[in-house]
Amino acid sequence: MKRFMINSEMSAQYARDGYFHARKVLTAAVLNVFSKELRQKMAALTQNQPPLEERSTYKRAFTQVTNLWQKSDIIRDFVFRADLAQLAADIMGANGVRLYHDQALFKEAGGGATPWHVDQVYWPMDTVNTCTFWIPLQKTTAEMGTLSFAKGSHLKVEGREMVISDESEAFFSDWVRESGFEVSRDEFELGDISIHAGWTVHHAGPNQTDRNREVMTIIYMADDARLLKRLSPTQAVDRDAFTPGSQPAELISTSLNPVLFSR
Ligand SMILES: O=C(O)CCC(=O)C(=O)O
Repeated sequence: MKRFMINSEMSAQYARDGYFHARKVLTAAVLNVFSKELRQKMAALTQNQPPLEERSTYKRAFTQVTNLWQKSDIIRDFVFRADLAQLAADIMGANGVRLYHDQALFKEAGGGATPWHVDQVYWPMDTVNTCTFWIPLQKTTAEMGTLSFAKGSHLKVEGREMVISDESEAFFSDWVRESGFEVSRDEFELGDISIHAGWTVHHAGPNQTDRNREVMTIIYMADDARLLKRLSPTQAVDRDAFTPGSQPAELISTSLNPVLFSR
């Protein structure tokens, strides 16, 4: 299959909207091998979960496991794919990208909505050149809980201090409506990838079907990203987990953050 190429219209759309729906990037054959491995690892790593009704809003939204690339060669090969990393660099207009981290997000059958939020409130990098590849492992309809974005919200600063919570849901759902943002409502075919910037306001609906909504994500940052000079307590937790040992204002280059593509 030919590599998915980003043209100037696509990167301009990403810069304007804060997200881009890349269609038919990966083949079913690639995804089927990957999802079989991922499903097995997720089953082994997420045993004994409490029933949905006993969980917090956050934990009802999805079961989350991070840096799975460290647990399997098949997953590492997928997360480290140079073609995906180049796509990330191209759409952001960056010279190259490093891995920030990966995470699987499985929204269980009957699982709750993912509250409106921004991702970068958690992240300790000094750049806006960050993006998440949200890679569904099945055709994903609105009933399963697709991602929706407030188009252009990455250019505003309101609510940026709020972590994922009932509070972020209440604030952003009002703000998005009252500010008149257009909200994307895409469904995703197997092979499609949703790409969004770290400050884009987004949410996902509940999973109203009887099967899990399985998604893998890869989070990239520009290869010249530095650690912020001052970190919030939330960002310090992320620093310790995903860029351990990084120093204020210095280039982030730990062994967990390899360069995955460079020009
Ligand atoms: O998959 C979801 O429900 C939420 C994903 C998300 O918020 C993200 O990847 O940034």
